[in-house]
Amino acid sequence: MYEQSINDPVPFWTPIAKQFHWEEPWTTLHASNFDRNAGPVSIKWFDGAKTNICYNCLDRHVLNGHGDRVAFFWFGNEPADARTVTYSQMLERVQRFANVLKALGIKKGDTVAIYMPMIVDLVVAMLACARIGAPHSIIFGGFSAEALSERIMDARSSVLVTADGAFRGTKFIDLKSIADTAMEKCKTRGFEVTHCVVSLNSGDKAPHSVNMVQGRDQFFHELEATAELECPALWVDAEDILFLLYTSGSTGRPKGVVHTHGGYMVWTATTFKYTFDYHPSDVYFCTADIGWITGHSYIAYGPLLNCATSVMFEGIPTYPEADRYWAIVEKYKVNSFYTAPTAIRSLQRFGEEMPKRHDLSSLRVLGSVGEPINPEAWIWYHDVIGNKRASVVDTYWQTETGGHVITPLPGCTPMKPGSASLPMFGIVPAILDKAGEELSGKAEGYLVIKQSWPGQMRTVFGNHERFELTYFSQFSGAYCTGDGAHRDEHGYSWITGRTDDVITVSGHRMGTAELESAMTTHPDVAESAIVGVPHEIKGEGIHAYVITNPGVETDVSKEKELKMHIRQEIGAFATPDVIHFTSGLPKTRSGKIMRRILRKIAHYEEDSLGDISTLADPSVVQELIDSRPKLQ
Ligand code: 6R9
Repeated sequence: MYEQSINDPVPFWTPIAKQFHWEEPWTTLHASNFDRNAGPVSIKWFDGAKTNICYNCLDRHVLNGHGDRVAFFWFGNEPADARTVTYSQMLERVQRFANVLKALGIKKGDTVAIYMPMIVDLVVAMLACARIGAPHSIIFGGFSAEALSERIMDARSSVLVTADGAFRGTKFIDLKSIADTAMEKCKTRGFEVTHCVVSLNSGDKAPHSVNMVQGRDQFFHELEATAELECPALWVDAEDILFLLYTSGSTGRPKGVVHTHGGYMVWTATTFKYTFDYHPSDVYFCTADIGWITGHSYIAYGPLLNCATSVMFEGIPTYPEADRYWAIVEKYKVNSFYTAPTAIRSLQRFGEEMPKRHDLSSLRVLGSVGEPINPEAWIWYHDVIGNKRASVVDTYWQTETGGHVITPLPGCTPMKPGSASLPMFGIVPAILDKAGEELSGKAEGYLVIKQSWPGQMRTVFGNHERFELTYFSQFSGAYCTGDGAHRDEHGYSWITGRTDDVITVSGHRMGTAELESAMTTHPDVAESAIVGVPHEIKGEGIHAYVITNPGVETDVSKEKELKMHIRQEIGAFATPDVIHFTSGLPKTRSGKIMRRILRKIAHYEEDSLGDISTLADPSVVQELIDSRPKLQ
């Protein structure tokens, strides 16, 4: 299949795509240009076709007689909170909510911001947007008011769908208050969110009642209850925008990655089916949050397009106890389970006793995503969770790729712990050296993809030039992933991590530039440089070098204050592990910070600093080594 997908894409993709409903057929299956010298970069799949992904996720299955199939087993933060929703119930709710959005003035092409916890209303809201051709822009519920407001403004979303709050373990996340602050920030910056729809999730359990602003805020359930039942899916172009999702790069502010109805549909459905070897009646459980791409592609769209039954989980793996995932696997007899290496490592710490409490024999496929998985965690996952029977699929992909691009297929690809193995159908990866020369055989270098695939991002929202510069300028004629990879003698890929200034902390991707600019908005900070450091559980931790303004006391309380500042600017998941006060940073004579040196010092590798003679002031290196905070 792989060979055909590369050599003969039209006969490969045509029967796959025909499993979906296209109101009008495509005129060209695929056309793309990756070469900036030959004109603007453009990517088109199924061009000329009319379809709607929401119709393909819901109506198609209900019309085929699968309306009673369970779409989601929803499980709340409290183990007593469990609900089941079928495909026909989803269809009814989505139609009503699509009518709600229309009544709020949303038309095709208008973006809708969604800031919600892991509840079914979130999926209802996103599919309702898709149904009427309104791109959704989901902002992860862990983002701060500042980050939320920036994303609302960048996409100019006049409607925000949120919830009163959510419990994560015993901690209450006050989503609506954060949303209120974000909407206020938008207003003072000249943009108004005119309608805010609030799902009542925490209700009476919340520490305080939810604040509702008259004329702007309305309850989700009240609007839904009075909305018309029917709302036929709008037929949109295959290349119309389905959603934007903000992601971090090496420079500048996060960018809105754009995916479209047609190609993303075919890609997420196909990769879900093959990577997880999905069969009807299987139960699948992905622990990601829908606020990230993994949740978009592999909790919402991929599974729904396959009429799959999924577990959707609101809580955290350690509440009430550290066996929560395993209890869920046993309760719902989960066949495929998908999580991140950071979660595996943190659960591994609780020992084998936790998984041994439960019958995990239903598990057949175990997925990993978000960062390289270290062989030790891989082996524990395979041996203890998978009882040495289940296949481990280490899926390498990105927000930009829409779905898996390098991954084993269960029962088909021989596994090697720590390797994402071989390319998915239609993916032609290559390893390049710094000069852009393609390396053959066993090699290590920059990972690029040479041909377009259906789920590829199409542009950066509102900034096509940034799209071209970010992904197609370093090496001409290929999509640059920003990751490094090593290819072994069997052609297996081993992802070595980012080659740019992006770090991945607990699977959350962030740009060091973004963290630095957040740090320097603190009035006491003159300059900051941030690097990733290896971290046992989180994969990478954050080491922040900070130069304060003259006269500022650099003590423990200032350290705490700066950590809190980052939480407020971005979110708790971006809190630095180390604040390293210094009076200078290693800069070249032209003023460029030499991050290589900062990394070496943060990694305790000063023995291999390399050449520091080009620094404007080499003495700063010793100061940095001496002032380094003690390892905790
Ligand atoms: C899906 C997702 C993308 C970056 C990517 C890479 C890292 C993801 C990986 C992996 C090694 C894997 N990454 N999966 N590295 N092995 N199986 O995580 O998207 O948040 O956009 O992050 O994550 O560095 O470039 P996103």
